Amino acid sequence: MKDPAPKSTHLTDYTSPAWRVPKVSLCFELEPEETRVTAMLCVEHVDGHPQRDLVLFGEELVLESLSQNGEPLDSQYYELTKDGLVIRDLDESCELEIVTRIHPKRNTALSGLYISEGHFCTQCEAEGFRRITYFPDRPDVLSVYDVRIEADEKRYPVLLSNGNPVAQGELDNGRHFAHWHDPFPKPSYLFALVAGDLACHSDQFVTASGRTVDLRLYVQAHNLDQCSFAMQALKKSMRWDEQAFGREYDLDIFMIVAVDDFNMGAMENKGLNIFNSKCVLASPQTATDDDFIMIESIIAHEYFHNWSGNRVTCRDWFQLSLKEGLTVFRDQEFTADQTLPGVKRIQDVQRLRNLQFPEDAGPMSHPVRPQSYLEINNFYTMTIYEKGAEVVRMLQTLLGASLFRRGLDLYFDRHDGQAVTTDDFVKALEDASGRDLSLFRRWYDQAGTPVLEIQEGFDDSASEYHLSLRQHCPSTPGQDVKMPLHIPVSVALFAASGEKIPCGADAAIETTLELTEQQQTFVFKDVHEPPVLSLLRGFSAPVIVRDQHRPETLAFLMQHEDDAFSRWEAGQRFALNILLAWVADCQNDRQLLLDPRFSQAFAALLKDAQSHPALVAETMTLPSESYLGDQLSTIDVEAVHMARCTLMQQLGQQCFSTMVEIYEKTQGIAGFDALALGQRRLHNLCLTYLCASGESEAQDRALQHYHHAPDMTHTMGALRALIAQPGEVIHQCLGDFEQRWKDQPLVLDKWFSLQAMAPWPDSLERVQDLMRHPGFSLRNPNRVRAVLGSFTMANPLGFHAIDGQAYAFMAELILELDAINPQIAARLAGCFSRWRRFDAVRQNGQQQALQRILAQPSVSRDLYEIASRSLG
Ligand code: 0A1
Ligand code: ZN
Repeated sequence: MKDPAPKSTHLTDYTSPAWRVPKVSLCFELEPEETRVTAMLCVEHVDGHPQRDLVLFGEELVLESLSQNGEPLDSQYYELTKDGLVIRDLDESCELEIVTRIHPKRNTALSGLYISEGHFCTQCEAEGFRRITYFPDRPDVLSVYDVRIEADEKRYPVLLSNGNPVAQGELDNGRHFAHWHDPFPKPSYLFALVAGDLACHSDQFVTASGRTVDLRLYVQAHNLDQCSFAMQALKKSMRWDEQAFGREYDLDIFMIVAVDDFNMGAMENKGLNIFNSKCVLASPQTATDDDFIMIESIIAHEYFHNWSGNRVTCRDWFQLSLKEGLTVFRDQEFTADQTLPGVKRIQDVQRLRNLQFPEDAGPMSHPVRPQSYLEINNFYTMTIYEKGAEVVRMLQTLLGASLFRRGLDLYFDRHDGQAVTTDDFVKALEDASGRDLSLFRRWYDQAGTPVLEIQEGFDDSASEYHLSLRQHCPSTPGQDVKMPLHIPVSVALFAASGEKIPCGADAAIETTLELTEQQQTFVFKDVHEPPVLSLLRGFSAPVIVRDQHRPETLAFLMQHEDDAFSRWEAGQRFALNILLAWVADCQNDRQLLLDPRFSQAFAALLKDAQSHPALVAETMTLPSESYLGDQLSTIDVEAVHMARCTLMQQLGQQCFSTMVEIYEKTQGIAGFDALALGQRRLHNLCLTYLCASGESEAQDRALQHYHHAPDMTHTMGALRALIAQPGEVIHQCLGDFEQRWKDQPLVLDKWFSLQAMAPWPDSLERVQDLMRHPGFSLRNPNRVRAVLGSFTMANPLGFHAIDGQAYAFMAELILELDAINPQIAARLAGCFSRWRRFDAVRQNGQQQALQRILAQPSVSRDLYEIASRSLG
């Protein structure tokens, strides 16, 4: 290890900062090879704080000079340590000048100041600012920033930082400068700087109170034609946050910059969001409908952080979900409002179940507020983001929309300009609503997905229906004992007629039960027939429901349920039962016979294709292979794949003519409203089923579909439908696609990813070929995700091939990547975290891969943490 004894950071060790830094002035003399950073820090010792030393973090910095109030500091007053600089005996309040040199061009970790396609940019969350200058780089130190940037004018005509522009001008030697001032105190992780030769797409927004804000989107000149969608999304987000949450923008200018090399999706730096170009650039020719929706939601997410994250920030990194869970919840609500709320909810639940549930059931499981970490960058997880959003959503369900909103208003009001905790958040909701949420707080501390078991009883003579709910949570690493949680369970009762039976206060037809103990029985009066239970409507809590799921009940709910999620859920559960039975049949060489009740329900579903295309498309989408695998005691990748493909094939065959009809009716749909989006999704999905049927006519259709595709949504629809079977047709299309798009990296990523995911026999060799493609580079995170992320996460048959070659290959590759970019290497290494779920041979192969990684003497802290925790 580079760091001999990596030490964990613990929440319980938190101490408040000993020094404040109310003001910072930075001057950057930008050069790719060597940039000089002059930092002037106004520091003030916190009265009465026992610690006198000023601790500044620093990484990969060369210290040039250090002075206090203009006087060079004698070396006896400071010490350079392995994590930074400790200064002793400073005046209670003084000005510190620190001059450092950094090397942006060599920064391949993409944290701190680095270069992407010739442009300077920064990424400071979580701890990147310490790679720029020595600083108390922790989120509870808030400062007002003044930034001066000097650079060569020709190469870097655009110079940006946070806040408002205050001055700019010429310097000698072809250089120029810009000066920015951000009046809002912020933590260092929200600092940003950009310098480059960038083109600008601009617009304006008038806020609710009538202030005009300049909006600017900076991209490389050849991408200017792919900006208008993101700009519209930004304006929508700004308006929506005013209307839905009463949050108005606060600076005179809001900027977004697109960069090609970026570790994550985007970053909410104050007034200067930096985006992975994948999450901004889009035109119908280059982006699919799903890309557009993703872009709109990320633009919204980063913008919403201006309040939930920036104006009110986190006290320490254990509170990360304070800003992320809340902001994901807000962006989910935004997208729901722009599209169909029911469909959006289904998609969010799918994401949670496919990605967060397995995380919570494995060695990486951690609470929404973790207790400790080695490397904070490893904690930007599905649990912090998605489960964190579910926790916020449950609070809304428990309080009701209007008290919840009042609570949020109080939270923003009370904590504006502060760095706070998730407890402060819950407290604001308690104070505004008068509700006691002490039990609910356990959701923040307890890891693992709770399981609900149900028991029903009907008392004919008393006309009572009894529902017993029992909760338990499996133990997770470091947490053997689990406490009961406060779980909102939304329910409705159906009569055999399909009508709903009143079940709540004032004869409401839906009610939210509050489960607070391990077991509770709820009694419903005036129920005159044994009802059909609709449980966890809208997925009111992130739990697993264990139920009998009888086929009759599922078919009934598929027909009568009026809650979009629950209706979809009934179909999924039905399909899941069949698939699980088929997995067992595959393992025992039995024939796979389809239950006619399912075919009937599926055929009935297709009748709604006209009226509810998006919902029907979601319901037609079978549970993913990974979700299916999660339901088994030992994951059997081959049987799972076989069962799922066979079900697609049989449904495609049985419903062939109906699907052709729907396919034809949904041809040539234009527009971007919810209906059009749903119709295009259905159109592509029908094509996939038709191809899965194995009929040769379908392949011809797909080829036509590819060649006449008016946009990328259709193009990808054809490729996805064809990819399941290798053959002449798909190769022809892939060749054509490559020729057409080889100069557009973001589009070529789709080509990389599709092939890396293809369940073909020679997957590993194909991945190795893709890596030799001139468009591939290990240095670019998007390329790595497109090829290696897709292969390891979405090609179970290839990655888990029984010969174990892919495991060994990935271990070496992850180590190679670790030397370039530890964050990306660590993420990729997550592919081995589920090794215990496989058979002995695969367990062994993955364990060896993890051991190989840990045996590397120079392994980074990021990768070490993931590999060692995975191994357990
Ligand atoms: N805060 C950003 C995500 C982000 C997190 C870490 C990064 O670098 C390690 C970069 C971006 C968001 O939630 O959008
Ligand atoms: Zn975020």
